[in-house]
Amino acid sequence: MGHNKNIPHKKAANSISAITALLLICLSLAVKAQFHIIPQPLKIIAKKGTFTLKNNDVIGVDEANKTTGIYLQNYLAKNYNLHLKLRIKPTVAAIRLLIDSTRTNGSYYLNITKTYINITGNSDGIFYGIQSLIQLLPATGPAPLHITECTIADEPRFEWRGLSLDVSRHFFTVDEVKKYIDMMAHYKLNVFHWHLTDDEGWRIQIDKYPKLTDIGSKISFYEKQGKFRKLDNLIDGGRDGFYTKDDIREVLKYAKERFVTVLPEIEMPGHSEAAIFAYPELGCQDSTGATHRVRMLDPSENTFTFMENVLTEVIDLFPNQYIHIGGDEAEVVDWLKSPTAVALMKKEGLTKPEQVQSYFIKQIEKFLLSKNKKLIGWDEILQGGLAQSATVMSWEGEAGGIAAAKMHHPVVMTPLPYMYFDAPQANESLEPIGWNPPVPWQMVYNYEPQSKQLSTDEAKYIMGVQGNLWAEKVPNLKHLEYMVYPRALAVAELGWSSKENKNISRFAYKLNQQYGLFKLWDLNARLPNIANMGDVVTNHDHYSLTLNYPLKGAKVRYSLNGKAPDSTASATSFPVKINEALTDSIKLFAYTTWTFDNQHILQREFIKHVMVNPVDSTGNLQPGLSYSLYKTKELNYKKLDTIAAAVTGILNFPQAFIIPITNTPINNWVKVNGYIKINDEGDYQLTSGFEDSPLLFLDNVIVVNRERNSYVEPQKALLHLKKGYYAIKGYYLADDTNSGQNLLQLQTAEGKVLDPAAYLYHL
Ligand code: TNX
Repeated sequence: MGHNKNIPHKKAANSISAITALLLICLSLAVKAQFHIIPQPLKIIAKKGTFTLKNNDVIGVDEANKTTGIYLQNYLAKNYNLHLKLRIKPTVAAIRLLIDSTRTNGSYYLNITKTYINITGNSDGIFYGIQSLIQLLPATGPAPLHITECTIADEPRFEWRGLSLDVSRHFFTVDEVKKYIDMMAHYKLNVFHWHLTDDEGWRIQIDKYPKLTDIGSKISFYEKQGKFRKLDNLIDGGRDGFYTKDDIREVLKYAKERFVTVLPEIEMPGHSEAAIFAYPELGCQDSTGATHRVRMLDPSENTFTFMENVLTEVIDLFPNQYIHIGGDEAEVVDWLKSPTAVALMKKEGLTKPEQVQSYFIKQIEKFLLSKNKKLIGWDEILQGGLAQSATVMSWEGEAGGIAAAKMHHPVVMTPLPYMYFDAPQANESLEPIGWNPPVPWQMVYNYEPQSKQLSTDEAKYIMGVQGNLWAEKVPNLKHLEYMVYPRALAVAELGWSSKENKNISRFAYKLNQQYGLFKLWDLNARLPNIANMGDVVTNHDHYSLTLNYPLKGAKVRYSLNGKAPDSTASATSFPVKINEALTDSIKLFAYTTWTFDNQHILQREFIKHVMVNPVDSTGNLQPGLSYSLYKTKELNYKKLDTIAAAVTGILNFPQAFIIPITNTPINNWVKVNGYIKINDEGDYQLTSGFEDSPLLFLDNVIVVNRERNSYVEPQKALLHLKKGYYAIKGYYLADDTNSGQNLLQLQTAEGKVLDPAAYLYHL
């Protein structure tokens, strides 16, 4: 009775809260609709009015930030054919850029009222305020432009927000480099790491050593002549070229106007094949007389003199305080055959070739310090002893960066796999060729630069983050943009926005809003996916799905016959309603294009038809799943039955199925066993929250496949389940990636997530 009495109240309360929730959603959507700034600013206060920007309006500046005023003037003219006047300290101005030297670096305050726009900050802050303003302008114009009234108070989280470009494997022209920098600046990225030398090409003019560019920049040409080894790691024959000193000055000026620091990288002692091809005496000599590919510099007096001369010219050009000296993937064992290196080891009392690398780097460090420059290098420079003043770029995962931060060295986090933009962004078989397994933007976004393994004090040595672009498989600008965008926007938000402001669903929404700008800027960013596609395991006799796309005007070609459609298939507009009788498995392929460029996105979905049945009888069931933990190097889950479990027990929610993680080279394999109890016959959806998917069986049928990265290939089981118990078993690796996630989630067709404590049992 008491229950009944409460029902009407509950209902009323529920509907009120539902209305409030709806209102809140509408409100936040309205706010969202206008403000999709990436990276997320610290604070935005939205207001109701609008400001209108029109021809002949005045931009008022101080003499000191005139260049930034001109930048804005040019931007509006180029993108909107909107022509503003620039005035020094005018009495009346539509937009005022005001220096406020009390502000910290990069921070700004943007105030948009009905009658004026003010941006205050240091000169870099004003520039960033302009970038936020640019993102508030309607992407399609036309002028006059209406801008929503608001105030934004903003500042960066990290001082280093980088993006690299490898111009050695494929050369990119000055104009292409400028566009790269221009796009970076739009997202408040501020370090352009220019990978100027490598095995496949030397790209910077050095007056003292003309052969570096006469020969070392023409590797592709010499390969075709049969005079250089086969460039078999490049997607094509490569692209030759180099920058003159004037070219570099032009890029530096362009970058400076966009508050981007240019970090030059001169690789040593490895990755130096192009330099060695130009000046063979620099190469590591082999006392055995063997001829093989020489990428290592010999640690000779001649080499050090060469490097000091090269670096002197580099330092004369680049005002940046840092010089990147590479240091990665040095084949130090080559030195064991080099008479020079062996003699050096003897003289210096070095026992391992890694110590020669350390010696090499320390020599260069000494030289850089004498020139008032700081050394930065890839994490291998830790091997054999880190130079005292070195900054470390952590690329082979986070370990090097963590070690360096613990030693109180500054660190830039740029770890594999998250920050490697030469990896494909979706299923490898559907994307252009890349290195390594796929890295979708979600993986980039979920990365946290300040590892939990660092104390608050140590974490302060993390200067920031950087995305890397290696160009072995990137032959031209269009493809470069495809690989870097939109992932670079995730780096921008990681690097700039406060940790509290990190929100992946808001970011996903904002990302889709950027495509208008991408179009305006002619930026060939990879198109988004059709959101709700992913592999399905189902026992239904019918399959229906609506394909929706976040960009207006997109077209899709699709097939259900297992064959991938191409540009010749007939196209339809979104949304697409698919409704198929299901007796066997089917394969859905989608080929999506958008109004801009001739890029297409291929997606695939397997709909696997299965049968699952409840068990006939069970014994005396207890709550929770039983688990066994195996500590083994074994990678094949099938072998687990032959190994003794290290620990066994019961997994009860809210334990979230995570066994305490120890980071050892041994795998922590977990096997779970039990039953799912279904009280009401109906349709259910079963998914796993793990990033590294587990392998899950229901009634011995695979419902979640372990071979999948859930960001790349989402999967779900859509099952009609009867009242009763279904046997469930599963296998997963307990590692950091999955920590904090749920092994499985069961929800009703209406989307109600069920409490695992109420449906998981074991014998
Ligand atoms: C490793 S990352 C390299 C590059 C390659 C890249 C390919 C790093 C410091 N070295 O030389 O281009 O892998 O992903």
